[in-house]
Amino acid sequence: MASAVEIDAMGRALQLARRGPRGLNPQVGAVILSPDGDVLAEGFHRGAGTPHAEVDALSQLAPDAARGATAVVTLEPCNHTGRTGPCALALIDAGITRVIYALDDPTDAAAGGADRLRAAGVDVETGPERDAAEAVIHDWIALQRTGRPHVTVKWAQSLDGRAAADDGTSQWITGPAARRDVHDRRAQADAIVAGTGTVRADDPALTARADDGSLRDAQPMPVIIGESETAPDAAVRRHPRRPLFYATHDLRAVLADLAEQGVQRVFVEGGPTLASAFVREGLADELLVYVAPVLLGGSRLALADIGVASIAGARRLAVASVSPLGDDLLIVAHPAVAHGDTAPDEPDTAERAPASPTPDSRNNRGDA
Ligand code: AOF
Ligand code: ZN
Repeated sequence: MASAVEIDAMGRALQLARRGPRGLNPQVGAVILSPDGDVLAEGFHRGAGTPHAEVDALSQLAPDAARGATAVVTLEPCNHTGRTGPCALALIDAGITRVIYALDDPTDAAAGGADRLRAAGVDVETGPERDAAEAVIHDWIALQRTGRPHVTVKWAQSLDGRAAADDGTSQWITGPAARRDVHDRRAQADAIVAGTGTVRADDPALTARADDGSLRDAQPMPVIIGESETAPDAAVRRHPRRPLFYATHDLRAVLADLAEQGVQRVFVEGGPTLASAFVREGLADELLVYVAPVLLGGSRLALADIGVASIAGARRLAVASVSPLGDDLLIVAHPAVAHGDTAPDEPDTAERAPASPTPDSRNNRGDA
């Protein structure tokens, strides 16, 4: 059983983990406790290529200072040599005699640290604060499972399902509360994705902004998908982060490439063509539909062809929530789980395995 002091230390390790950046590697924190329960050192992982949390903590101690000590870590100490050496070995070599960690490492490559520690006679315990630790790196864990980032597809529509009036004007279908909610959610994504057609038609900034229009601290990376050129003076080129351009229609390849850059969560902003493509290909994990009490009629539908030829092929959804936002409604929905399917959170890996990235198709003109 973990002691109260050890559980406290795990809480601290979780705080430390959150200081690390989201990216290719998980956010991990570590605390080294003396046999009396005093904190000897703290560490966290600062991103791929830098020391792991355990090694970061040990590096602050004199060579023999960790003999007989306990390491409290948010993730199972790794057992592999990747960009850095195995933490399980570093802990053994430092003379650590007890290890408490919250979550098993979900990767085949790095798992096995607990076994290696036990084989070396270290007392290993797992489990305290598992849910909290899972919450910190939920998106990273999902990416290990699916091989691609989590995808949210968002659109705003009239009550009759239109995304614009017939002349193409679409600002503003929804009201300020809905727009604020969009900016809140943009700020939680690692990348914000739009099609070249939308960039040309609407000239979106693709930034996450506060009510007064100022930039928020967290800015998702802007990603533009499609084959038409983006103007040299397009607003997205003034984004605080360098935009990535993919001149391709291969969404799986784009997602695989984004995953390799540490993007765990993408927010697809539009427009209807790109949203339809993500839905058609079964790549939309979450739909955010902002519905305004207005009628537009006409031909500018919120979604175009999603590959449904007849009602038997309809994309059934499960509604997670319906929330009023000012005069508008936000409906959050996920693909429904059909009998025999895996849950949306656990996509069938064979079906959803990403295509290999196609760097040639990435036409990065973001420095223009
Ligand atoms: C740990 N402690 O702080 C982290 C771990 O390429 P590398 O060497 O950086 O290894 C990356 C893998 O190590 C990563 O995919 C995950 O399985 C594990 N991360 N493990 O013991 C840490 N960040
Ligand atoms: Zn490690």
